[in-house]
Amino acid sequence: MSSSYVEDPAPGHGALPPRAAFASDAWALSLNGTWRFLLSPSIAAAPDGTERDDFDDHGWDTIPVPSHWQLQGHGRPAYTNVRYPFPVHPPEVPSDNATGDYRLTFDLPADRPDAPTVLRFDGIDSCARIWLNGHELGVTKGSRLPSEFDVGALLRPRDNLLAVRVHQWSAGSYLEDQDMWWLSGIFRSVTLLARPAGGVTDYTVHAGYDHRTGRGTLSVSASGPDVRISVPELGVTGLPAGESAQLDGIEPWSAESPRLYAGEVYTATERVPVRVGFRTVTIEDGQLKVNGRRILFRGVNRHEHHPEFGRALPREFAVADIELMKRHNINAVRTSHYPPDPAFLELCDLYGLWVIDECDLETHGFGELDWAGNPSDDPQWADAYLDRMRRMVERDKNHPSIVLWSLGNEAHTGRNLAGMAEWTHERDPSRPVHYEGDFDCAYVDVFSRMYADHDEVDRIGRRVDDENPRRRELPFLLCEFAHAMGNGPGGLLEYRELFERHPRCQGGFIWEWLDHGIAQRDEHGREFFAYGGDFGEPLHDGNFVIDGVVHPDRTPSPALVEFAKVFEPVRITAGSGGIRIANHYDTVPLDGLGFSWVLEEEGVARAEGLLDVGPVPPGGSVAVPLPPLPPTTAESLLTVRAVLSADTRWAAAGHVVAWGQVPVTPAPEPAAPARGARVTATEDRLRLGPGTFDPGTGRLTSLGGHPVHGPRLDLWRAPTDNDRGSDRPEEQQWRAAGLHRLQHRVEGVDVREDELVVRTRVAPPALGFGMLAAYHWTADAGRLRLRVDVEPAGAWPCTLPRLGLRMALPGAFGTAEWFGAGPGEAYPDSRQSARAGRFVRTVEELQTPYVYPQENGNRTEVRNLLLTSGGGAGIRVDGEPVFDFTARRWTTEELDAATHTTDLTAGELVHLNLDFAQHGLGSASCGPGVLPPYRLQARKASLTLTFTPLS
Ligand code: IPT
Repeated sequence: MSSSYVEDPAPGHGALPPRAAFASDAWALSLNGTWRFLLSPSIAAAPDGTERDDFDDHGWDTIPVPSHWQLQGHGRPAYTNVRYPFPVHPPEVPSDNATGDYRLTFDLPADRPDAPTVLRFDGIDSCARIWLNGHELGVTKGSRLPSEFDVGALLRPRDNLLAVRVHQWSAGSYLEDQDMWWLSGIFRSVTLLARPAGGVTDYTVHAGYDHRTGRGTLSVSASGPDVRISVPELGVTGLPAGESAQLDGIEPWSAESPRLYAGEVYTATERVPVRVGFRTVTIEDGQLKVNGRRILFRGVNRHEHHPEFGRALPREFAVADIELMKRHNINAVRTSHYPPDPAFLELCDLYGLWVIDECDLETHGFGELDWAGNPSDDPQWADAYLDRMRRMVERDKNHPSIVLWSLGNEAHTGRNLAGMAEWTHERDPSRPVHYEGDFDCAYVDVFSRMYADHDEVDRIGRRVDDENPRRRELPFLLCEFAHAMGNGPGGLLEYRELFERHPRCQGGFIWEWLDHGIAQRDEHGREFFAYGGDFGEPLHDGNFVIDGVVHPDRTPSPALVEFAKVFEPVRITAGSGGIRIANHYDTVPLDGLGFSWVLEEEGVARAEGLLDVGPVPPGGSVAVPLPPLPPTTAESLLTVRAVLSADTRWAAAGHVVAWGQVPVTPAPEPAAPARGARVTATEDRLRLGPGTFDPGTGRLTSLGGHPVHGPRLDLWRAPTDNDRGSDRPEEQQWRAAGLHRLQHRVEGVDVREDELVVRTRVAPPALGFGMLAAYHWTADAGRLRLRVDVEPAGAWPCTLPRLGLRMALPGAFGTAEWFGAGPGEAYPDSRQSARAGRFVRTVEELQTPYVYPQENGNRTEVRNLLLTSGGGAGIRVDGEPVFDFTARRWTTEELDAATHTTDLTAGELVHLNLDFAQHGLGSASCGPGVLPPYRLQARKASLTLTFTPLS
């Protein structure tokens, strides 16, 4: 049998015209479930005759539908970002083209109406040929797009045989080079749907809103006979297709207030429940507006992924994603880089998210060939491009949440893209078209960039240096920014400031929602998340697929917590005489929120209450006086929280939407420093207060009887993905400078009467520069005080990962309690989400389990820290005034060497870093590096700490 369709650049054939996705009261039967399955290594090796009733599939395996075969024990996943994993010679694909044959036998229930019936596939990756009862229905391509086939005449009451032959590679693969796992198979639902004669074949609900009059305009257009719409709540009954109703007093739909009106689109023979959201999207004054108001995208790029199921994402995880997004102040989603499962868009309507619906299109790998042969400008692919756009727009057109259509991602530019845009403008004038690759903005309606640095966004915001008159006037968005790979991004706050400074800069979409790790177990049965290369792929892009704000198991990473804080819709700050509360929602007042306050003295609650904040319109702010507060003597802060007053669909009453802190009582002058104890020397040790020192090295060896490896200068951190990124990776410079293998030369251990001074020169082998570090120890009976003075010697060639001290403590001291910023990790350019307070975490809980292990877990602005065993033995460290700390059960070197979380095993010590400062994070793994104020330079510095043994 010919398989020429596989390499045909044309779209599939045999399917019905695309139409809206909807569920009606017509009969439907899900064909999801267990199917028969056989994977062959090539088309040539696949058996003939699988479509025939008499074909014997007893030797076959079974497979769940929907799923990806590589995640069901057949073949292996493979990850590449930009590069095609096969030779680029379009439209040819490898002969070793894994081919999965699926067979399902099913009976029809007796209650099935005698009506025309269609068979619907919501997604097959990447190309399938389909037969029912021996008759070929056709071929489908466009993995993340639906196709429907007319099957009415072919069905029989019993023993229907559905045979589907799926090829991993096809001409369509050239159009599906998204940065994600290559995963194949029938991965979305399969459904049999009755299409009653005279039913609703397709419809478009138009529900506009005029913000000047508060009036909505409702109409439905449809091709079938006598289609009508009713929305009882609005008094609309039986409005015929083609007529429109003007409706006063409409509550418009927005991401912040997703008001939907329940209704029905119907004919005499079919009823479709619909949810109507009224909103109008316009571009006016160079701004994208919804219902007359500028909106700000605090968005995220979302791939569909699950660590076990890949893109065959069960609905509950779509719900989980949206709830997590809403709880973290995300208001927009770009469906990178393909239309999601249709259920996701329904949820966006319901929960409220602005959506950029993106077509299933990316040809990024042609970039490796300088775009030679790129399908985007090659007429033989024109139909395939248009087919994809039509199938998306027709499927999704009734979702109020969708405010922009996107042609795809990273497909360079060309006539076929322009053709998609033209068709879309014609088909749906109500939504602007987005595509980042149209850099000249010749056929799109918004100017979009990815990973532009802060300076460029500022220039775009100011409309300078742009010779392109059309582009200069368009609204601007970052369809991707703030690459969240590993630890980072840093610099979110500075992006927000630009979005607020420049009206045309309407926000962006963080890259990306989820780490696409795949759950695996090591030889000891411990779970870890795999990334590119872990399945033996000859060509792969490693952990570049691990770049989300949530970990693969959907636990939020610190980046999501930081995003939630930076982009919170209410801003609470200290204002003259009290508290300033600003409403940063785009469309709603603060009615749904209550404000609570708590006064904490050194992190311990002293008083609390509720704050009366009058009405604040969107964009407005009010000053609220401080509540009456009891006196405090130690450092005290007032924390004000904006919380949900009532349960919402996405969070319970009391959920914290925003918070701010107002300093009330400053830290008092520190107590008299530890001093006065004398240094005594025996043959093999020095004693000072509670400390014992090695006389040769001058290192502290015990504190109050607890054995310790005393503090020494440390400049190294396990590089982050962002340290590794860019043209001049910081990591490379740091390693070249030998910062990971410093040597400590003791220049003198100077015993004075009541002070021990240890002078060292800390420097890399083979190089001439270094750092002079002098440790000045004093003590009283119970405490040791250390002042470390550091001073660069010679010319330092690079920044420093960190500047601080490293020591080690008994492993029993496994609980940290600190007064400082927390509870989560924080770095100089990613620390908005850390608030001052008192926090307790075990050393295990202090770790952020980045899928690719790297520097993590730093706590900042720490005034004091207790590291203790359950029984209370331990040490206390006080800063003058503050320090950063990191505590782990492994060394920085072990963290640096690890490539998977299971490489890290707890040793016998707690390794403690006490830092003056760390280098920022930036987002150089794909985007700008660390902004100048957060770059850590070798410099003269002093850090003073007091150590107190606890027993
Ligand atoms: C950009 C891609 O659009 C996105 O899919 C992802 O690969 C991201 O990079 C990095 O994770 S394209 C890049 C060349 C800027």
